Order: sequence, then C-alpha cells, then structure tokens
Amino acid sequence: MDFEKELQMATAAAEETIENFLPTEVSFQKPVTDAMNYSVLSGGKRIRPILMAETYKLFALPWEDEKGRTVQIPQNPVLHRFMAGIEFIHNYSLVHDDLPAMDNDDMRRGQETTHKKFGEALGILAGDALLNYAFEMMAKGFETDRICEACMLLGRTNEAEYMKRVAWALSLTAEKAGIHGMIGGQTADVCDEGKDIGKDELLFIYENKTAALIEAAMMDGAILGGASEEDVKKIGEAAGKIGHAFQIRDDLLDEKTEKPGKVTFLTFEGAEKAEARVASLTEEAIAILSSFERSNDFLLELTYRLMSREK
Ligand code: GRG
Repeated sequence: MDFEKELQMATAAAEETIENFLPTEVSFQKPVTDAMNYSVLSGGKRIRPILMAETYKLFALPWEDEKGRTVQIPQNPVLHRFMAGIEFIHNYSLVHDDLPAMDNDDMRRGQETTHKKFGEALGILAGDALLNYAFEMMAKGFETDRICEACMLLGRTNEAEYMKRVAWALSLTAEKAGIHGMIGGQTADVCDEGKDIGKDELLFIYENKTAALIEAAMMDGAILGGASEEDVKKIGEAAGKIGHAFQIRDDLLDEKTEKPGKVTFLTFEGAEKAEARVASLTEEAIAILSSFERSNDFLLELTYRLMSREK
C-alpha cells in the first residue's frame, strides 16, 4: 500500500464530502455563512471524517460505485452527512477556542483565526452556527429517501432498524460533543487553567476535550456501517485510546511553545514516559481494530501514523 497516496486521496474525498454540505445562503445572513466557510475551508487534516469513513468500511460492504470501482468514501448519503457534521462540530470548537475569552489566538492553520478576520461577534456566531448546522445536516439523514438509499447500498431490508441507528449516532454525537464530552473537558481546562490540577483531572480533560469527538467519529462510522452493539463499544475503546495518544502527541509537539505553567501529561510523566504511553496506547488501539472479521489496513496504518506525527 502506498500510504501517502491513499491518505491524500482519503483527505481529498473527505474534503469534497464536507464542501458539498457547506452553506450557500446569500441573503442577509451572508456574513455568518462567509465566516463558517472561511473556518471550514482553512485546511485541517480532516482526521475525524476520515476515521469515520474508514471505521464504516470495517463493517459495511460494498465500497464500490455502480461501475464496480473501489471508492474512497462509501456512497451512503447518511454517512456523508455525519462526516460533514463531525467536521463542522470540530471547526466550531476551534473557532470558539481561539476567541479572546478562551485562548485568544490570532492564527490557526497558517491563517488568521475566524474572529480576527471577521470580528468577535461573527466568531461567536460562526461557531454557534457551525454547531447548529452540524445537527441540522445530520438530522436530515432521517429523510426517507436517504434512509432507503443507505439501506439499498448496505443490502439491508429493515429501514426502521436503520432509522434507529441514525437516532443512535445522533444522540451519541450530541453526548460526546456536550457536557459529557468535549464541552465538559473544555470547561475543566478553561476554569482550572493555572491551577495545580492532579493527573485525574488532566486525564478527564484529555478524555473529554480531545478523545470524545474522536470516539463519536469512529463509533458513528461503526453504527452507520451496521456494527453490533458490542462492536460499537470496542470501537469506542479503540477511539478513546487514539484520542488520548493524539493529545499526548500534541503535548510532545507543543512542549517548547506551551504557555508557562500549563499542566500537560509531560508535567507528571516527562517526555520519555509520554512517548512510551503514546506507543502503548497505539498498540492497544491497533490490537482492537485488528480484532474484527474484516480488516482495513489503511485504518491501522493511519492510526500508527497519527501517533508518530510531527505536526
Ligand atoms: C470551545 C467547546 C470548545 C471546545 C474546544 C478543540 C478544542 C476544544 C480546543 C483546541 C485546543 C486543543 C489542543 C484541543 C485538543 C484537540 C486537538 C488536538 C485539536 C486539533 O485537532 P486537529 O489536529 O486539527 O485534528 P486540524 O486543524 O487538523 O483540524
């Protein structure tokens, strides 16, 4: 497998899927849709939608188009909505995290942050709008035509059962993005900044601020791909490990630029143990992802590369 080429193709395909759902309104709300588009189109690795599609592929066949060619993103229209939704939620969190009331950052992904470019009010509104719009997109996955098409592509005959899956994915995403997930983790991070927090609180922050959305992405892929409850749970465990390792890798990468006094995994364990923790979490995640009937070598390699990334 030429991993770099596959990753490029997966990123481009995820990008196209996301772009198809961007708002196009040109009436009086244009300032906010411009700010939303600016934030989403400013690059980013698109890791969450890619992980969702690749996890879906662990459980669902076929991955082919009508001409029998292998496709990067399976053609399920419900999956596409959740891929866009998770990236919009991720982008909203970055836009709000950059605001003066939070991290007060001027630059992200090599360009001006959304509030810097459009002003603070539009930064707040664009974040709010991305979160709401994400759920609008995903909820529209319930429309009958989309459910029928998804079932046809998956060779499933029970449309009511697939609707339950969409409801499951929707409520799981809301939970993992909310107070029991990303917002919960961000709250602890913001409110206890500068305090002498313990390792238990730091791990709570990692589990919720970073890992929860990765869990939602991968578990949604499994749910929409038809995985059993037990398998969705296993995917959640693997994703939790990936999320933790992703954050510790971030700590290692930011070691020199981190704000003075910022408590990270390195504060408790130092760089060497942090590296070892990333390696063991990665191995454990890969072992879980290799335990299913179907294999996805690209997903395994992606997991490995995410943990050894240098930016
Ligand atoms: C404002 C509710 C709210 C939450 C903010 C995402 C976040 C929570 C804070 C950003 C700071 C940070 C280091 C978060 C940890 C997660 C993380 C590493 C985000 C960056 O994700 P990438 O690397 O970003 O996938 P790209 O730019 O590639 O999309």
